[in-house]
Amino acid sequence: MDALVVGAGISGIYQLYTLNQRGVDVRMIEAGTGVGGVWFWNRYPGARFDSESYTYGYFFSPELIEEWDWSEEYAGQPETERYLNHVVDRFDLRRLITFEQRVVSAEWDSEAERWTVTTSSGDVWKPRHLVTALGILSAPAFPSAPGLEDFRGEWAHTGLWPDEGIDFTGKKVAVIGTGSSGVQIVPLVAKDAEQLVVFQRSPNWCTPINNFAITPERMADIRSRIGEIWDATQLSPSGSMHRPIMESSLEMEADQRRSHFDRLYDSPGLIMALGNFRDVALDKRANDNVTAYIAERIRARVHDPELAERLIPKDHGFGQKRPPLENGYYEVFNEPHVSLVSTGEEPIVRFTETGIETVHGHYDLDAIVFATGFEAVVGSYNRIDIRGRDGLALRDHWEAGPRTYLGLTVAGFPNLFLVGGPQSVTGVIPRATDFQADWVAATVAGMQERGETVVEPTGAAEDEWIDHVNAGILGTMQETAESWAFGSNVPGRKRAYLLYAGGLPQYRERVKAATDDGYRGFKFSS
Ligand code: NA7
Repeated sequence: MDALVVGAGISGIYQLYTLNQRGVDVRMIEAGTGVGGVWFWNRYPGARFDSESYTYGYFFSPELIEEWDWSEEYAGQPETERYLNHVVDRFDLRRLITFEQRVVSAEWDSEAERWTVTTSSGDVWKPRHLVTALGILSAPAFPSAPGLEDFRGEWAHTGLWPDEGIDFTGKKVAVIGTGSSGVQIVPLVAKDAEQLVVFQRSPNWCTPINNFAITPERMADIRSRIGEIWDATQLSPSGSMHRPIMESSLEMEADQRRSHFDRLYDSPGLIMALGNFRDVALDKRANDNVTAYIAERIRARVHDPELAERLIPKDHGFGQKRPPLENGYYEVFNEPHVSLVSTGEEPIVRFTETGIETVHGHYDLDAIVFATGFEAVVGSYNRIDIRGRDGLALRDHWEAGPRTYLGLTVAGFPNLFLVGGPQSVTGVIPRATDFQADWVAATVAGMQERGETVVEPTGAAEDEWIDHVNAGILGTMQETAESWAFGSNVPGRKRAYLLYAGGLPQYRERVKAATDDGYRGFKFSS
């Protein structure tokens, strides 16, 4: 085959479609038993979009837009999984996918000018081009405390949720982690459990999702404006419908600023983060105004003032970490059967047969939910033994942080394409990766037309891209934060920015400029 796509998530599926459309002989392999990627594995209760459903879904097919009705502004995981299955069947892609193929190694064979890809089942694939669509949040991370193998109750990571689910009814449950996943699952566990203990390492600046059902009239209206919606996503730095407010919030009267914050807090979705004043991301004083506002809203929702303070972040400003969206999260802590353990004051010592032991005592548990996040962006690459020219290991090449050219290719790794990899994505992931998938398909198809067999970026082009990526984060509030975007949640990982802070319009412009300039920074050979 000409190309092998790894990963049947939202980015990989579109990559498969677009390569196939261009007449490239392409196959896909996927570790899971079904398609969906993040929306296949994260089937925990409460998992849902934080982006407007119709801005996250595909735009490439007018027929698809015509026939698919989203039921909610922020669709839940089951609906998104159904959608992605529908797309795969609608465009007859399933025949190109082999499931239960987890890649363990991929080695460049310079003689054959092909990759040798080996999977855990022992299958070997030999594509000319290897396209990785591994997902930025797909390598689950667990606490380092020992003893989990001793625990006799049920446990699961939100990112590896069992198909059969977990029934929390009448059980004593712990949820560890209070990022987006923890904040989504906690209210639903609280509903069923007899007791719930939430283990919080650091609180987050959560704001309400304000989700609502999409009526047939609204869906018709969305369809009629789909061109406009697409244009908005293309102009937005985050690929969403939201754009920052460019006027200075600091020069505004306090009550005028406050009414802006009231509007943002009570509006649906991530608008507090993506549609806030631009200076909130750049100036600590502007950021402090937002955090003071959200803290006040949290205090109004949590009855116990001491508990409210523990739920208010003190270590980071708004947007320095990805802010979760919640639905009744804070109110849960008013219920008598729910308690909060701050692991900073009360670290987990070990898991035991019957629960969790902390420095202060033991929590008897029937079930533990790990909402402890992921080895973001590079984690899914580091779990595969990827070797380029002369046996160079990608892990070694990326030892001090990821190295890519345009976030799409890596020097020393011919014919390896990254879709949704490091140094290229931000915001609404499919809006970043559909452009990348089109670029990969055009590049591979173009090579075939010209009879070229190998493409690779130069080391100098890679250096330049890394400088550009790092310059984009300088001087922003995010720069100083310890978050998964820098790999800070993984012990021992060297701090390096993993995403792209320059905004998607600039990203696309840069890739287009290099491509139009005769694929500047690339070497092609036949
Ligand atoms: P996140 O956002 O990385 O959240 C993981 C959470 O787990 C976060 O609160 C962590 O605290 C916490 N954590 C991690 N390890 C531990 C240990 N050992 N003990 C206690 N708590 C721990 O992952 P999510 O799955 O929630 O969300 C991922 C993305 O999905 C999110 O950004 C959105 O883009 C959608 P920390 O803050 O690191 O101190």
